[in-house]
Amino acid sequence: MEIKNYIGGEWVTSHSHLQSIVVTNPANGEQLATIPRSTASEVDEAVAVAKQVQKSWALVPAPRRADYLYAIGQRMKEKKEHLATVLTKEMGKVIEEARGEVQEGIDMAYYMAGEGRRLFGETTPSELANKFAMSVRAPIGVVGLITPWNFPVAIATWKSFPAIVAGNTFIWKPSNETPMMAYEMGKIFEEVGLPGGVANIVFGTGPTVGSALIEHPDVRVISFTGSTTTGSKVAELGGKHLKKVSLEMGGKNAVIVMDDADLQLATEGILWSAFGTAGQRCTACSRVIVHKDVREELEKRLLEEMRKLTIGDGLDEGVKIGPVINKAALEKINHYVQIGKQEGATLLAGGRILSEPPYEKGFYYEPTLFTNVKPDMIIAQEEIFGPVVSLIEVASLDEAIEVNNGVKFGLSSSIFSQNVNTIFRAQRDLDTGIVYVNAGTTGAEIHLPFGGTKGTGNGHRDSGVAALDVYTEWKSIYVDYSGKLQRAQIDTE
Ligand code: UN1
Repeated sequence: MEIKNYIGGEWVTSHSHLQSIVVTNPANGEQLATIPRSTASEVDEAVAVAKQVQKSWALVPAPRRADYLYAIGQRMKEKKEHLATVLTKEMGKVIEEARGEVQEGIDMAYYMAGEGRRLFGETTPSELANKFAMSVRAPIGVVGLITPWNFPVAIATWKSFPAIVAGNTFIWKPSNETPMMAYEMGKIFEEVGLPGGVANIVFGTGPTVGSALIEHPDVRVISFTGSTTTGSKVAELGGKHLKKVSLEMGGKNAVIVMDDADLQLATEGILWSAFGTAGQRCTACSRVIVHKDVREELEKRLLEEMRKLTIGDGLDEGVKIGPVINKAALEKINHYVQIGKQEGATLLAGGRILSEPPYEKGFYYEPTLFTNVKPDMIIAQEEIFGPVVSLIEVASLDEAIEVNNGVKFGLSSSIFSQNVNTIFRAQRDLDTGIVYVNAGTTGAEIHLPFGGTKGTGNGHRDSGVAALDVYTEWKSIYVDYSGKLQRAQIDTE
């Protein structure tokens, strides 16, 4: 299957003569599709169309723009099983998670469609008599979306749907690992009759397509989710061109297990958040901060439950852990595990690339558990983005919070405790954008703001009503109905 760019409502063949990029199934190496290595001039074409169309799109009443989102959500619902299957094939996550991700996109469609009848602004009193003051959310123009492979549908919807309802048009550069999902979304935009040029998709590399988008003078906003390394390059380039840049990057998320926790519940929460999606969520749990009095018992329970996890092709029902995305990821994960051993952590389980049949054609890593990990070890500080979790022992809640906060990221955290005072103190002091109580670190819902503190982002949020701050510009409007010139900020005393 040869995937084309989607520009101005047409599927157009790229005029790049560069060799196309091949997309494979990480479960078995099967070749699935090719995408073009588009050039900067194709970004220019897409931006030109998007800019033109945005003028009329912004004049469509927001509730009517929202009607397209309802239709998109409906179509995604009808095609849910198909979309989930493509997602599993292309990205590797197990089918039940793929269905969940597609549902996340459907939920986002309906939620943002509701914003078509809100998009609330504010009316405020004026300093002067017979003068009316209000602020409204105005569309910004053309926005650039750069999305990752781990949630190719959900994250794309977090960005594109608020952009649409707010009256912007967009150019989307999806990850080269998961372009088929972008193609599927493009088909849906087409099927529901979204006016051509509102949604545009350009495939290609970050250095060419991504940079061209960021540098283009007519692209006013860049929304990026991905690695911290790439994100800081995006910020640098965006800063140079004075762009509004919204960044969502890494995590080093921890589950805290206190001595009064329900240990079985904590075990299940840790397993789900650490090994679900093969640990490839930016919200994944990669540290467990455990009270010394329950460490041994928790280790025992984790090991017992880990034995039950079946690893394999995510399309096979019953499989709980799919492959990781590619060979480079596999090697990176393995590299961190070697570092952990050298640092003196104790490997309790896993720690191996699976290469024997039936795993030899895919990229599979054994769920891995380290204990005796010290908070400053590399494996406890850097994002591994794979099924590797490190246990760190602490003696108190204060120490647990200090360890939790002692990393450069701040996306998600969780605490298992039955003590209401412990819980309320923890939710206040944990320095992350998301805090869970008696649940793992994953599973954020789309109607709440999603994002993190410190190195996870730059203060913006995806999802929830907060996403509208990325895709709208505040416009303050003063209407003077006094019939005379009233001068503000003149002090006559
Ligand atoms: C991500 O890993 O980048 O909260 C997104 C969660 C999912 C989204 C994860 N709803 O785990």
